[in-house]
Amino acid sequence: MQVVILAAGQGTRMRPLTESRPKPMLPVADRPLVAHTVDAAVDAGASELVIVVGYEAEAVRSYFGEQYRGVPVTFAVQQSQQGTADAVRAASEYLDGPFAVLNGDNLYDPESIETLLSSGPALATVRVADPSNYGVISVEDGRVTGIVEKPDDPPTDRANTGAYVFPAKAREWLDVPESERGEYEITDVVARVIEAFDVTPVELDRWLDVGRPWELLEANEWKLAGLERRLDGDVSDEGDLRGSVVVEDGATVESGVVIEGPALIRSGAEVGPNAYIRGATLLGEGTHVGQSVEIKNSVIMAETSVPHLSYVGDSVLGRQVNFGAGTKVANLRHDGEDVRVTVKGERVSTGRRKFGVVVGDGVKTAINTSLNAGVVLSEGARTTPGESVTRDR
Ligand code: TTP
Repeated sequence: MQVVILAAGQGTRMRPLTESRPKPMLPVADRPLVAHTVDAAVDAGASELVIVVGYEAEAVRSYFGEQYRGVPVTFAVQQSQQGTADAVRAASEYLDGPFAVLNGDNLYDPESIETLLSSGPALATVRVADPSNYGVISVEDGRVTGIVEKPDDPPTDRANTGAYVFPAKAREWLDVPESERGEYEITDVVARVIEAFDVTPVELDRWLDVGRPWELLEANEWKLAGLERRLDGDVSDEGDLRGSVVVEDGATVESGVVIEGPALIRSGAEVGPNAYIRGATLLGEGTHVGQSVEIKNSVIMAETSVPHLSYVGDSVLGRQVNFGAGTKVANLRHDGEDVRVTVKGERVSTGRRKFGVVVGDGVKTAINTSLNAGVVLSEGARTTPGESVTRDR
């Protein structure tokens, strides 16, 4: 079956991390976010991948190329990001039968994708505690009977996960009217399909929509937890690596380093001497974590340095960031409230008691900078020595 992967979005809620890369290419464990979904589709027997690209398309194109794991890849270009139905419309000229659609910024459990792809017209759902923020699915006698967007009074606890198998006929129904929020939505296509076809609900065991920076941490927590211990790099005998730690070939771990898994140290990374890495932490390619630095439950992207005397907790650091000696991140509020972050101009609760900072590419902090919990630093931002940063910049 042809599988359409939606990867054209601008990822505005993920800024500044998506300032110069598409959200689907953000790192989740050992590969980009979208590759987890594509791999699940390939494992489930996809005959062709039709990847819809738009925003920062080149990064997606060059990662997958014309063939990916032996499966042909076609790129459909969505000129402007006008919604998910519009994205599938961009792909429709390449489709010639029933087809699946998956969101390129969602993590699905791979076994359920296999079930989905072999279920005829189907829609993947997941049970959630508060369905009012989702498309909510009604089911009767083993078939989908309704879909309603973000209802005040949800009829069920089944959320739509953006994973579908459509009959070929659905290609004729992609010209939906504009929605209230000014987009062309795939859920309006689904509403038509369930009137005309028996659509099977496939319940996912696990699912994550990666829209905001702390969800990138959750995605890494999920995928790093599945790592099997492997020490291929240059690891000092005087290091202490506990649990599921992966040190890739070409990475160096010097003496006095303690790493508590799950943790992934990618090729070209240099750790230590005397560093402490714990929680689900990803150190990207070519990163440097040095003397007396503690990193906990964080994503540190490629070529970033935290060279001396720093603490980084529950944070996401972009590429080519440099933390001056003594830079410290606060990741807990003393009033016990969940940490809040500004997303598209609005203060939003992360739902986490512990959350640190979000740091855009190329940021440099001066010595002894202290960064308050929930602070977002945009690409290229600078701090001054001894500065206490309590507001985004
Ligand atoms: P969204 O998460 O709704 O949009 P986004 O990724 O642009 O993020 P944000 O809201 O933060 O700006 O998108 C859901 C999926 O659909 C995601 O995989 C991106 C994809 N998409 C497109 O391919 N084209 C589009 O026009 C839109 C809106 C989304």
